[in-house]
This record gives sequence, C-alpha cells and structure tokens, in this order.
Amino acid sequence: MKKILVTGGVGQIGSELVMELRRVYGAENVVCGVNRTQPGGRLKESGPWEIVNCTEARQVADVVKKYDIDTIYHLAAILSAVAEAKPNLAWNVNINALYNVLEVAREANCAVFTPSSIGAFGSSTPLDNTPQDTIQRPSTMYGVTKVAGELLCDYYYKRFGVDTRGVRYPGIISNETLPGGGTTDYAVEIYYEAIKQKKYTCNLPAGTFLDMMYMPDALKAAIDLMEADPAKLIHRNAFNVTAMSFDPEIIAAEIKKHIPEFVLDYNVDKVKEGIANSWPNSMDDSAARAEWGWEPSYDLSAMTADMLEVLGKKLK
Ligand code: VAH
Repeated sequence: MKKILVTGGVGQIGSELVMELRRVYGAENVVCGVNRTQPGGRLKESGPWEIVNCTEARQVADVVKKYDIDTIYHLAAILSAVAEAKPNLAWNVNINALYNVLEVAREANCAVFTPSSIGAFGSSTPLDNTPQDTIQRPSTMYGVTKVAGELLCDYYYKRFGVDTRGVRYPGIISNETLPGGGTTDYAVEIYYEAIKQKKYTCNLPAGTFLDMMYMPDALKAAIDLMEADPAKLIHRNAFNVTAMSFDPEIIAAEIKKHIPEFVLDYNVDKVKEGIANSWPNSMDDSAARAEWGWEPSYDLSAMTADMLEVLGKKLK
C-alpha cells in the first residue's frame, strides 16, 4: 500500500486531499504535513500529522524516512495575489521548497505530485482554448514559480528518473477550507456571501472569464494522474485540466436560480484584475483526457447546487 506525505496539509486543497487519500489508501498511510498551523478536527484525529517546513530540506527528509514515504503530494505554496505582494516569500516557498522535495524524492525514490496552475500562462499565450503545449511567459511571480516548477519537475524526471507528475489547476471552488490569497477566491466567497448576505461585491469585473473546477474533481484529477499508467504519459508537468469557464455575471445568474433575491455588484481590485486578464479564458484539456482519462464530474449547475446545499447547512 502507498505511503503518502501531503505537504500544505491544512490548505484549501491539501486539507481535503488528505481526507480523500486516507479514504482511498487507509488513514494510517497518509501523513498530513503542515508548516506551522496544526490540523484540527477529523483531519488531526483521522491519521498521522507532522510539522514539515518544506523550505528546510532536513524536515522533509526526516518525515519521509520516519514514515517510509513513497509518494509526496506537494501542495505547500503561496498563491497568486499574496505572491505578488510578497515575491521573495513566494520564490522561497514555491521554488526552494519544491527543490528540497524533489531532492528528497530523488534520494528516497518517491513519486511527486506538484500542482501547477492556469497562472503558468501569460498574456502572450493564446487565451481561448489554451493548448497543452504553448507559450508560457507569465508576468506574475506566481506564474514564474509555476513555470519554473514545471520545468524543474520535468528535469528531475528526465535527469534522475523521479516520477514527477502535475496538473495546471484552474480556480478551485470548495466548501471546507477557504482559499488564501488567490485571484480566483471570489468564486468561493460569492457562495458564502450569497447565503449570509444575499449579496456579494466582486473584486474582478464582469467579463473576466477564468477556468474553474469543483474540489471533488480537483481531488480526482490528482489521484487519477498519480495512479495513471506511466507508459501512457506523453506529458508530465503539467497537464491542463478544467471543468468549466465563467465570469462573475454567469456564476451570479446560476446562484439566482436558487436565491432569486441575490445581488452582485463590483469593487474591482486592479492587481487581481491584471493577474486574471493575463490568464486563459478557457483551457484545452484534451491531452489529460487522452493520456490518463481525465473527465470532470461537476459543471457550474451541479457545483452551485451542491455548494449552496452544503453551505446552507454549515452556515446555519
Ligand atoms: C490563485 N486559486 O488564484 C489560485 C490558483 C488558478 C488560480 O492558482 O492563485
């Protein structure tokens, strides 16, 4: 049975990935790695956890040795908006920590999943139906770390044989752990505010189309890719994956089908607007579909119904 370490284990994706991996592989086989914040609730009670500051190579090596880890899901990262405000921190976490994880994986023979992002593209990329293989000249520090991360992961595969794989995640929408400092965070916040206030002030303007995905599909993409037959992988770092593309007006209209009195207005964050405008409007994920059977389960309608049902109970 796989022995798995998840870094960034209390983050938006990491906290749910740990629970899903524990369901699939057995709780005792999945270590929740956290930088500082201890896990709480069932995340803490359902399996092992460790303090792992991935910018310290020794800490990564010690946990991998202690639990005989053979697979690392490396989710620890600084997201786009925070990365733009703190570029040095973003480089240290998104690249130096990744380098440490890859070096430990090389020495301990671990497979490594590292998410990239739609942020790995820039305004010179074809932004509609963005191809798997295309120009990647991002103008944000987040995007620079994502492109460099993709190249570093591919290098460790080709040069050292480390089994590295990754996906370019779109904006991820979920109802467990709030995202921290992303440009796509509005697409999570809008559901919470729709239930609490029946109104939302959006920090991205109408017409800003971005790829998005519901968390269950994001978890499925990571696990399915890591279980895929390596002989069928032409690409590795990293695959375009998406489930939907919408702008604030479209998600608001879907919410209004459930909460007719919901009102959307705008107070645009110019930094986030600039970041979002440099990202694809929609991605082509045909390579992931062809090479490892990627297929999302949730569209905007199904996601909205589920988000509002779950949050309706959670926020009561
Ligand atoms: C962000 N949610 O907004 C992250 C993600 C595609 C966006 O990388 O930075």
